[in-house]
This record gives sequence, C-alpha cells and structure tokens, in this order.
Amino acid sequence: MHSRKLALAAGFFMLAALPAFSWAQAKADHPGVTPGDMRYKGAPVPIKPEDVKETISPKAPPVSPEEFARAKQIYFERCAGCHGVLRKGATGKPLTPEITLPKGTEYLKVFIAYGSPGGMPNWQTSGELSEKDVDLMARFLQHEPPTPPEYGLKEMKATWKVIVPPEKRPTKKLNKLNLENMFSVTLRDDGKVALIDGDSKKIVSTIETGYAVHISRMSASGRYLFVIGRDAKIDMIDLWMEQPAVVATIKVGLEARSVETSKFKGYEDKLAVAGTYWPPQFVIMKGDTLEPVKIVGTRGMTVDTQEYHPEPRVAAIVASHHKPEFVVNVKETGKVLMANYSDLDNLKITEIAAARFLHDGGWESSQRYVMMAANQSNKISVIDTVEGKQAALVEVGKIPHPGRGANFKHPKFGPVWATGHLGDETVSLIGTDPKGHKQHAWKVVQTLKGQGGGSLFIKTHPKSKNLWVDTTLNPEEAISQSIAVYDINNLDKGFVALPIAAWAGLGEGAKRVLQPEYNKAGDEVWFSVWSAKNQESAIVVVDDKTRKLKAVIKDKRLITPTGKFNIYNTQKDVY
Ligand code: DHE
Repeated sequence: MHSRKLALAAGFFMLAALPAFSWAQAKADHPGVTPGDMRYKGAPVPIKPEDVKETISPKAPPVSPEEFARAKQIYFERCAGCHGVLRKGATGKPLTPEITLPKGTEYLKVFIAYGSPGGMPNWQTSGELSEKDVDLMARFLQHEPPTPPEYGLKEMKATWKVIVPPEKRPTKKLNKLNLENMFSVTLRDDGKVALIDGDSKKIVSTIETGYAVHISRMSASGRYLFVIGRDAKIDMIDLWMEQPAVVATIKVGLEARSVETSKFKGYEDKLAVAGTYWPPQFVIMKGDTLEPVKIVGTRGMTVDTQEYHPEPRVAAIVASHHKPEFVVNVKETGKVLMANYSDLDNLKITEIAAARFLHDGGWESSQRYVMMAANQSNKISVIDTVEGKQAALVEVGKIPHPGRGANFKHPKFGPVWATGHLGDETVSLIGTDPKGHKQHAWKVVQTLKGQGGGSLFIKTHPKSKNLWVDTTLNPEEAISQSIAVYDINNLDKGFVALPIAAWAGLGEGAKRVLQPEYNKAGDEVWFSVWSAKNQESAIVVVDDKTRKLKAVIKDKRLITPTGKFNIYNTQKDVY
C-alpha cells in the first residue's frame, strides 16, 4: 500500500501545518507498537509556547533563547501528548533532567532520530524533524521542563461571558425543532459544531465553538447542550431559543477533553463540571451561567507505586444517577474520584484506587455501575456508584477504548457491556448483572474477534439486535473505512463488514469511519466519514434493521465531522 495513503491526513492528529506522519515507515521501525495505538497518541497540545516559563539549567548543554522558543513549540506540538507537558511521562517515558542528563546529547539524538520499538516515532528518519532540530531537542530535554501557567478562578472569570442571562432566555421552547432527535456533530478542524435534524437529516445550523471540540453533553432536562474544545473553551447552547445559540461561555484551562452536567434528582441543570488536561484539575460551575464555583486539583500520588505525579490529567467525567456526584477519571494517577456536589464548601471526595491510565467509559444498562477503561493496564474498572467503591477490576484485551461502551442482553450470559480495543482485534463482553447472573458478573464472558486493531467506538441500542464496532485507526484502508456489525443473537457467527466510506461516494482522502451513533428511535445508526479539512467528508446513515444504506449527509459545512451526539440518547445515557 502506498505510504502516502497510509500517512495521516493533514489536520488529522497533527496540526495541519505539520508534515504527514509516515505510518509505513514507522511501522517498519517499531515492531513493538500496534498501529492504532501509535496513531492515537501524539496530538498537539494547544498551549502557546510563549505562555510557558523557561528554566535554563546550568548543567545542561547550552540552548540559545531563540532555540529554546523553537524547542518549546516542537515539544508541545509533537511530544507533550505522550510524554506530558511536564515530561513526567504518560503513554511515553518520563523525560525529566535526572533521566536525560546522564544519558547525554548523543544518546538522546539517536533515540529521537530513530525511535524505539516501545512506540517512540523515528522523527528524523521519517523526515519530520531535521538533523538540526533533533540535535536541539536532545539538548532542550536536558533542561528543566518549562512550566505552563496555572489557571485559577481569576483566569477563568476573565474569560467567562454570559451572553444571554437566564432571565432573558425563553420560558418555553420557541422553535419547531424535534430536539430529541437532533444530533450535535463535532466539526473537529473547523472550530464548530453542527446541529443536524435527525428526521430531515439537514443541518439546522453550525455554531462557533472552541478549537477542535471534543465532546457534546446534555443537561438533565434536555435543554442545554454543552460542548468543550481541546483548548478548554466550553460553550453552552440553549436549544429552546428560536435559533439555538451560545448563551454562556468560559475557558477553564489550557487543554481539556471532558464536560458533564449534574443529573441527580433535585440537581437537574443545576451544575456543570469540566476536567482539564492542563492544569490538572476539574471545575464545578453553575449550570445556567457557567460561573466557576469550585476548582479541585488532581495532582498527587499514583495508585500503584505511590509516587507524586505533577500532571494527572482529567479524562472522562460521568454524572451519577444515584447520588449528587460526579465520577471523575484521573488518568496518570489511575484514580477515580467521586466528587459529591451537594455541599461545595465541604466537598466530599471518595478516592477509588483503579489502575493507570484511566481514559473513557460509560454506564452499564442499570446505570448503577460505571465502566471505566484503564487503557495502559488493559483493564476495566467497575465503579459501584451506590456503594461508592470499585466492584471489580476486569482484565480485557489490549488498550480498551469503549467510548461509552455498548450494553445489550446476551442470549446466554444476560446483560453485558462491551468494549473494543486499540491494541488488538478483540471485543470483550463483560457480564453486568450481579443479581440475576451472579456467576457472570464482572467477568469477560465472551471475546469476539473483530476486523483488526485500532477500534475507537462501539455501539448498540436497547431496541437493536446489532452491535457495531469501528476500526478507525487500523492502518489498512479497507478496515478503517468499514464497520463490523454483529448479530447480538448469533455472536458466534462473527461479523459482517459494511463498506461505509464507499457508500459515502467521496473522492480522494483518508475517509476514516468512526463512532456509530443511534437516532432516538433506535432504528438508524449514523457514522462519520472523516476526511482531511480540505477534502469532502460525510455522515452515512444506515437502516438498523436491514443494515442497508438509508442516507448520505453531505454539505459543504460538514468539515471533518467526528463525534456525533444524539440529544435524547446523550441526555438519558442510552447506549
Ligand atoms: Fe477523544 C471522548 C481524550 C483523540 C473523538 N476523548 C474522549 C474522552 C477523553 C478523550 C478523555 C472522554 C470524555 C468524557 O466522556 O468525558 N481523545 C482524547 C485524547 O486525549 C486523545 C487520545 C488525543 C487528543 O489529543 O485529543 C483523543 N478523540 C480523539 C480523536 O482523535 C478523535 C477520534 C476525533 C476528534 O474529534 O478529535 C476523538 N473522543 C472522541 C469522541 C469522544 C471522545 C467522539 C466521545 C465518544 C462518546 O461516544 O462519548
């Protein structure tokens, strides 16, 4: 296969300005790394190098001020996603001076230039960094890591804007939109979301948001839509307005991925919460204005070796239905924090020892247990939100990546929750019914064989008999551009692959297929066909019963669609 085709499209995981990543080359040089895993890791960190305090270390080889500025930029764009902003190590190894200084410039140069079987890309031999830059990075890494600024209440408040105050908002829904079947669609490289009417499949509007919106989440009532960009900007959209629009906005840090709202009875629409990658913290805000109220830092000790980590990023956050609590995944320390929001002045946090590195997850079907992926430990942590403790830590395949996962009734094992994996081709089904099917609870009851590694999202619907698994990051074009679908009642029969990207009828381009998402009725499933920013993308709608193509949504505004969030399913946690 042609290496350019395998290379990441500009703006896919790297910034558009960066040269494409030569996967074929990297694969040949890094036999120990799975393709999907390597592609997913190193996205640029949106921290401005000029905002970062420099520390020149006398013992390290000299780096001029101009060189330091360039090195910071390269580091944030290409290295921080894996090694952490403070170089304390995340999916990549730690690179602090007590480690790098004894190794010295020549050793580091070889490592950076040629990469390693552990997953370090071969930056020089792939042509992405020049020999000069490799030499610069080898020297830069021996200095103390420059530190980005902290971001407290003052900084947040300086960015906080209430565009339409609550008293000026409609008291009833003013539009004729069928809100429950609307979809909020991330237009990743266009700094927008699209609101798409699920019935007509037409774009209702596109709304300006932060940089590379990551997820959309709904308030408990289904009125407010919250979106968060990688740049930690939150936009709160009022769906009751004649023309849904942003009514409040705030920037809660320098880099973020998660936002959620309070869902416990009596607290509906009252609070919102957002987790940041930098600084490592989460913030609780008022649910109608986004006014920041309480910031909680996540720096602390790791779950296993119990050593200090200065940069434990906040990954998925899920709102409990059983208590006034947010369930917060802290990635690098491997801890799940259950933050009780009923009394913010006397905040109670239950700290649960899970495993590293916590990333994404979602509810099992009864919505009592939340299933969180500890991706580098190949485990799923099962959190009992009633008891406030970990019910089990379940060993699954390599690098689980469920999104929110998929729930269905297995013909033999009863209710199960499923995850796909980035690092292998399997799908793990975990029994989730400790009352009715005790012997199967919190055990992998079946492992399905899928199309290949590189899976990001899996989905079904309570009314469906299909289980859909994407393989977005698989290096084989035929696999990344198709979807595997299983018959839930005949799982042993294996999957059927549907050529979703071909159905979209697009021209040249990466055309990665990702994130199955159901409509409200559960009779249609939507897939993004994600091309580069300057190429045509589409959303393909499949009839769930017949598995036949139902519609292709194409529109020049549909630029790099990735995540799609059906309003009703997101509001009610249906998946
Ligand atoms: Fe995501 C969810 C982090 C790359 C699309 N992503 C999440 C969550 C986290 C996360 C922590 C869970 C949020 C929650 O539930 O509160 N994602 C990261 C990264 O750190 C990573 C690996 C690299 C990066 O720099 O961002 C990353 N993610 C991607 C992509 O490249 C994807 C495929 C395309 C895109 O839009 O950027 C992508 N992530 C998504 C989507 C979800 C998500 C669509 C929500 C899935 C859902 O069904 O809830």
